[in-house]
Formats: sequence, structure tokens, C-alpha cells
Amino acid sequence: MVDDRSAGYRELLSELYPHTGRAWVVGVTGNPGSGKSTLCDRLIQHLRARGERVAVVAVDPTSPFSGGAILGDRIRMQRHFDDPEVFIRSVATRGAVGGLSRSAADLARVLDAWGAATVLLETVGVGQDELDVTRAAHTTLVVMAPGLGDDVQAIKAGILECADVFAVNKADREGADVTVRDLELMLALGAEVLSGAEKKTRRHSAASRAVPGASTAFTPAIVKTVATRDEGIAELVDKLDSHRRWLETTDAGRARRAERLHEQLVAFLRDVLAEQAVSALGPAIAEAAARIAAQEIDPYAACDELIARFRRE
Ligand SMILES: Nc1nc2c(ncn2[C@@H]2O[C@H](COP(=O)(O)OP(=O)(O)OP(=O)(O)O)[C@@H](O)[C@H]2O)c(=O)[nH]1
Ligand SMILES: [Mg+2]
Repeated sequence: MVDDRSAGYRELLSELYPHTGRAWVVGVTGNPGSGKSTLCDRLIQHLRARGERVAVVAVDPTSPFSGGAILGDRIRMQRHFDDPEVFIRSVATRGAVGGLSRSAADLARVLDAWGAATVLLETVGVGQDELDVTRAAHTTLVVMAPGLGDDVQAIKAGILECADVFAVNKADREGADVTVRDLELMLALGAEVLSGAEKKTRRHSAASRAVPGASTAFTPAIVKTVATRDEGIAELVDKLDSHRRWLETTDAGRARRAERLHEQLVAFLRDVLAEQAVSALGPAIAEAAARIAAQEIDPYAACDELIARFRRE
């Protein structure tokens, strides 16, 4: 119901809300084929071993041809399907602006209410959709694999700021150490830039000095894994746990959680407003588009006109 946004889903989410707030949401992202689903399968196994209830939402890019979700994830995580304490679901991205982020955050909430201790959100790639999913997650795991062409250059954009733990998967293959070294270098450079910025803000604000630990950024961990052979997974779980502890026990961690909730609210507001505007304006949007095409009006003025009209509705 929530995934389809059937009538009444928002009321349902509101009713579920008081039962949420306990689950730890982990976003798992990385290039196609890097081993995200196989790693999720292992993570389920390790989390189940400590008695946790686990949920997985695998977000598949909607095929431009069939419009359906690819079911690779189900195959990779098949052996957990008859475990009643494990819930696995594939959802398709819709291509609508903000649609994915909202859906992923909403689904995570439903599973939180169900009692999942951990919710894994698997997404492909590092585009805008994935950054949105990251906003819905407490902890973001970025999966890389050597020899896939997903060298550090390729993931630089955007992901550095949101990666909390890196798994260099397929460590049984050549090139894993190079990938680890590249990542370390990139993180060191990032830390340098960050600490420079921090020094600057500190000079200007006495407040940041007054809050102990307020500027203690989390240093992302890098773990080599072989998902197919269950190697490095215990260490990976360990690193994910330490990020969770950082979120829960430090001022910087708590500030980050608050910031994410704020971002989520803004994203939700944007979605709902856009939805309401589009449905209220109806054919006026197409008319404005036609006028833009005929060079009668520029898109900026058209936008202002539409907003003014929406406000009058
Ligand atoms: N050699 C090796 N192969 C692996 C490892 N982990 C996964 N694979 C294989 O890599 C292929 C892709 O794995 P998936 O888990 O489906 O990767 P994915 O990132 O979920 O893929 P998409 O969801 O399609 O983006 C499968 O054939 C896996 O068996 C590993 O550590 N070493
Ligand atoms: Mg997958």
C-alpha cells in the first residue's frame, strides 16, 4: 500500500509513526554488479546470528522497456526467504522526482514499525536517487569492486560526503589493494579539506568550541570483503556498528541525525507541494509549456505565473 501510494497510505504512515524510531537503517549502494545483494545476504546472516529481525528493501532501477523490477536481489538472498524474521522486498524506481527517496524512507518506517532491528536499503549506483536514499538511511555503506571500472574517480561526486563505511568487495580479485589505497588517499585529502574548513568556522564561532565533540567528524572505515566466501563480513558488521555508536553517543552524530530528519522533511514538503501544484494546475502547465515552445514566454516567468495561479486556487 505504501509502495503503491494507494489511497489512505499517508494516514496509515501517521498511525504507524508512534511505533517507529527503533530500527537502524543502513543504505547499501554502489555500482551495478559490485556485490551489494550478495553482501546484503551475508549481512542478514550475521545479523540473524545475533538474533536480530532484519528487513531488506532492494531498489531496482525501473527498466525502460518493461517497467518492472529486476529480481536479481531475490535470487541472491533466496536462502532467507523462509525465515519469518527476515523480510525482503524489491521495489522499482519510478523516475519521478523525489519519488524514490520518499518511498524508501516510508518503507523503512513501515519495517521499523514491524520490529526490524535493521533495515537494509539496497540501491544501484551513485546518482541523485541514491543520494536521496542515503538521506533515508542512518548509515551508508558504499560497495566497490576492483576491475569494474568503478575506480575512485567515478565515485567521487557526492558519495564522499555520505559514505560512512566502504566495502571493497571481490577482494579475491586482483586490484583490491589498489582500490583500498586510492580510497585511503581520497579520504585523507577529504579530511584535510574538511579540517581546514572547520578551523575557519571555529575562528568565527565560539559556539562550536562550547560543545565538546561537536566537530568530531566520523572517519569512514574501509573493509575488504569477499561476499561469496563470507570473508571480512564480521569486520564489516563491526565497522557499521561503530558508525551507529557514533551516531547515538556523540554530539556530532546526534547533530547529523537531526540534519537528516530536517532534509527528509524538506524533501517530503517539496514532493507534496509539487504533487498538489501539478494536480491543481492541471492543463495550465501544458498550456504554459506550449507558450514556452512558441517563444511567447520564458520558463522563469511561466513558472512564476503558475505559482501565482496555484496560490490563488
Ligand atoms: N569473485 C567474487 N564474486 C562476487 C563477490 N561478491 C559477489 N560476487 C558475484 O558478483 C556478481 C554480482 O553480485 P550481486 O550481489 O548481484 O551484485 P549487485 O551489486 O547486487 O548487483 P546489482 O543489484 O545488479 O547492481 C554475482 O555473480 C556474485 O556471485 C566476491 O566477493 N567475489
Ligand atoms: Mg543487487
